[in-house]
Amino acid sequence: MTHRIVPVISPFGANTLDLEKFRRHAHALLEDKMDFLFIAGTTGLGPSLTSEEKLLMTNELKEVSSKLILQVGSLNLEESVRLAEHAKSSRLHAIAAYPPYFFPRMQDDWVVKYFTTLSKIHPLIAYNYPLATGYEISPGIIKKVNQGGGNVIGVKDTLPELAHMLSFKYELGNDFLVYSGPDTVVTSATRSGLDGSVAGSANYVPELLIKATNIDLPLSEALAAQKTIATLAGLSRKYGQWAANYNLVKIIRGYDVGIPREPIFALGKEAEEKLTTEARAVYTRQ
Ligand code: FW2
Repeated sequence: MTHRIVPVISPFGANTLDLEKFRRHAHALLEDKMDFLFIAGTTGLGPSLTSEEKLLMTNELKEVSSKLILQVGSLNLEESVRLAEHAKSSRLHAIAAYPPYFFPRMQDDWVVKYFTTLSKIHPLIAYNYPLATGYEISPGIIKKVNQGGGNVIGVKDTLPELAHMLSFKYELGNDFLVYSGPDTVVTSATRSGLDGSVAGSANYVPELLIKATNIDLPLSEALAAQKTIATLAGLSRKYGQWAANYNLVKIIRGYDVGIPREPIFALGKEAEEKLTTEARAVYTRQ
């Protein structure tokens, strides 16, 4: 079973969360057959959301709570614990957590304690994106957490190397869920026996994520979808992906998901027009 997971965009307008736009986008993605929505990830600007906003977002989607994964990681463990308890009582599918970030030289045993505390509350997917967090989660850390009574059920691994993702399977066993993070390797990840992907590009091309990760399709068709995803994700990066993702939803899917929260600054008019022309030359939704 391949899981297609969307780290869903958090729509803002004038620095305020727009829950109506969030709700509409979330439901549209589920209608487009995404398996889970990942709230407050990097694409969702998680580190700039308050705990209160994270609660509001999950409450807004109460009727699909079993489809939600809430990223609860923060630099305040007490707040993360509260969010994990909320996830448990709201019966969310799982929680996720990035490690404590920003502080250089985090001690491994602190990280083990952090993940043990959170995963004892609700099943947890470890969020490994060292470029963003400054800390690399190893299979050994997760082993220690689970040996200490924690319940880390999987990892979302955003490192370019497939070998790194596979090392979690090799060391933690086949039942341990490994989701690829980079938009550029979703086809190879599923064809290597991983469990699916958490792909920012699924906000704007969920239909391509399905194709690219469909192991029943001829490889050439899956790779064609992968290539388009990679090209669009590349365009997004060129214009500043944490902001350009919002534009790409509008350009490709045709509805408004608001703007990011500053200091992620919305694209100016000129950049928006250029991105529109370039994206349309690559892909138009049928
Ligand atoms: C997130 C993700 C997805 C990222 C990747 C960004 O939280 O946004 O790993 O798609 O390019 O997990």
